Amino acid sequence: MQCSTLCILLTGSVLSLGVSYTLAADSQVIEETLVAPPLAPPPIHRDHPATVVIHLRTEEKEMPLADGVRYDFWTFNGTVPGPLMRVRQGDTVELHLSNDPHAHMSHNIDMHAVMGPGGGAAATVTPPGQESILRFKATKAGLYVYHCATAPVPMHIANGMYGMILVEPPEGLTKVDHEYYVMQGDFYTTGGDHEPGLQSFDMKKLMAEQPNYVLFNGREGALVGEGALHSKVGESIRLFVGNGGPNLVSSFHIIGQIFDDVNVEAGSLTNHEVQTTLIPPGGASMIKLSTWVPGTYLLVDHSITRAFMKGALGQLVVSGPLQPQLYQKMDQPASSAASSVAQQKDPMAVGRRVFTQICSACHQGNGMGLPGAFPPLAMSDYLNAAPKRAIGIVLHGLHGKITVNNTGYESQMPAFGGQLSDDEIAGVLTYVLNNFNNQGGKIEVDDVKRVRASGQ
Ligand code: HEC
Ligand SMILES: [Cu+2]
Repeated sequence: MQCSTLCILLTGSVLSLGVSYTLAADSQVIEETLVAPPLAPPPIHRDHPATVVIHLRTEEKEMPLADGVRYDFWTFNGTVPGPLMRVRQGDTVELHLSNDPHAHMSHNIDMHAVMGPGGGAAATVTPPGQESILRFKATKAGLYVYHCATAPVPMHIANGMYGMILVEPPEGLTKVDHEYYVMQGDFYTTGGDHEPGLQSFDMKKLMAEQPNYVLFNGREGALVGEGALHSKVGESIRLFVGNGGPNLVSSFHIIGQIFDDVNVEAGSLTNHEVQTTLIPPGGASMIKLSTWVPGTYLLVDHSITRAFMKGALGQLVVSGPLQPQLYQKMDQPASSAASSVAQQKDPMAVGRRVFTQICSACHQGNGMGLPGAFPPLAMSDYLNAAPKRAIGIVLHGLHGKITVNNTGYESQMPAFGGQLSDDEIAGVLTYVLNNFNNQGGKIEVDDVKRVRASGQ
């Protein structure tokens, strides 16, 4: 095979430079078990270096990019991003890169954890049906991006060929309750935004650096509903967040959270109490946060058009008891003017306030929702078919597959029964029914009381 020659040449030249270690296998050889994102392999509890054998396979694969939109991805191991690899500083990594026999072209890998020409790119050029092997020493701890570096490089990256490798320091990372793996990437399709069907790669949009999708984990809604990240009140999370690019810098933020620790650019500098961290293409950030208050939190690129229009939106669902000492919605202060007391009684005014403060976050201010994530309340056949059913939805949330205006949604709406009074729920549903081209109608406070009492 072509690579075995290249690899021998490469190892040979390293040795002749007189580097003090050799790339012979360590006495312990470990086969790494890879898992699909957003999962991360478990922490390493070894106190000595080993040789870690990792198998990656490049695969060209049609998968959904958004609801109803398909795309010919190029992948490592069939996922975007490719799996997170996890080794210990000082380990020797033996990477086997094989290319699907049905592939149309060669692929290779540039690993930012490698100290060597091209990060291993030249040594791993792998034609369809072949395998290359690269051995390298994981000399420096950190979280590193890997990506295909076959020309045209931006195209291979834009098609999904990136992932990350975590090199743990010998003492390991601090213990947390959950670890998740998220990578942002920008995508360029020939069709218009959310145009359904199989879309192909658009070189013009790539050149203009104007993606029509900016996504976490390669698919609009990948981290929404069923795919959401989870935690409980009082737990801690570590996020391995990377950016494949190829073009856009990410302003990574979680709405309603402050990061405890951020390893800036995934290096050894730790910053604290961070709201938003910048992640360049080909870079990463290691983020630790504590989840104190229950609710659904949105992961976004705070270049916010990308989050709400181009797909860079995920969910972190924190479950557990309410924490009123930390977070509580207060009723209107008693001192407020009489007119506002009168307004409070007007169901439509109450409804408008609740809608703007709560529902619009997901269903959008115009009630149109977001494709792939949040169904429309505007002209919703689902809502108009059974308006009273919506009482239970607002009280208890909604989870599972539903169809709204011929589009399927399989996502999760949180419960608002603990947060909203019966007047507010009656008000907001009446407001929605009489706006956004819905059929009209009224939900009475007594209707809400009945549903709440029935527990359904
Ligand atoms: C955090 C996001 C979020 C918020 C906030 C939210 N919803 Fe939803 N809502 C959803 C999701 C997601 C679904 C679909 C759930 C599924 O797929 O099973 C949904 C479904 C619905 C539906 C049924 C489907 C339809 O389009 O008719 C209604 C009605 C609804 N929501 C009303 C509301 C109202 C009223 C509020 C404000 C009190 C609200 N929602 C707040 C996310 C949200
Ligand atoms: Cu490639």
